[in-house]
Amino acid sequence: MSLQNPPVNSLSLEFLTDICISVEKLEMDKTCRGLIITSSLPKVFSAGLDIMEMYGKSPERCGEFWRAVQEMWLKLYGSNMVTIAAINGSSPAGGCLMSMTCDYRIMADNPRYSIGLNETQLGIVAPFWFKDTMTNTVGHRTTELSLQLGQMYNPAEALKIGLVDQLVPEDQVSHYSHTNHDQVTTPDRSKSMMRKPTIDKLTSKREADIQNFVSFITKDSIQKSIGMYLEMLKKRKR
Ligand code: CO8
Repeated sequence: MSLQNPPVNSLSLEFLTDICISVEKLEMDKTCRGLIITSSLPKVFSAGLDIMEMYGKSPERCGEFWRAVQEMWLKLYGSNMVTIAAINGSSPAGGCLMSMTCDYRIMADNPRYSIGLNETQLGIVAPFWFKDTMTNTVGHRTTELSLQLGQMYNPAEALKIGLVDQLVPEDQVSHYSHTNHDQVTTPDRSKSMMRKPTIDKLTSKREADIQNFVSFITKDSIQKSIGMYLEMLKKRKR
């Protein structure tokens, strides 16, 4: 599955819906042995959630958006397929989350790329299931530090903390993803055993999590923080 939502593969409501439909189709296709997620855009795997979906939107729309974010995570983290993230560019926040839902992460060894949960830098707090997914990937202490600082990691740092499993030359990300994928044919039951408690936690608190998101994101102070972050993104370009 090659992500293509220019300019930066940000996860809008529409794009998330497309991703969920694609994953669902693959999941039902008996001939499909697994899934490699990559980006067809240069330099960026995914810029994470579309910030414009969280800025100046009605509570109803925010709720709809958040349900789609949850759905993407539930589908990918609970997938019966073998999943590999072929991270061929930067992958902040929701992009990092998406890659962490996969069984294995291969990243392009380019020091200009970075990956991590940087929500704190936007003045927002990563939800509990973002935190849980990271804890399951890199452990409690690293997650604690990482979330408090909104830390982004270059590929070498990401490999060191176990946020990615393998670094490869940029032009060989696809090759290595397919090679690794061929070594595993179907996920054994240990995958669902390891992930079920984390998935059940969100499933049982799904509606409350949507309400929390909507009341948090629509607060004036949070809208102000997001507005300032957007300004900073634009200024950085000039
Ligand atoms: N959403 C919307 N637009 C974006 C996003 C985004 N996530 N990221 C970048 N853009 C826009 C930029 O503003 C720019 O727009 P324009 O052309 O109109 O000025 C355009 O995309 C291109 O961006 P760049 O020029 O910055 O592209 P680069 O190739 O130089 O850099 C990066 C790509 C590294 C991805 C860079 O754009 C970047 O760092 N973006 C910000 C990523 C980010 O901070 N994402 C966090 C999103 S929040 C999230 O995923 C989880 C939120 C959880 C909420 C919980 C609440 C309770």
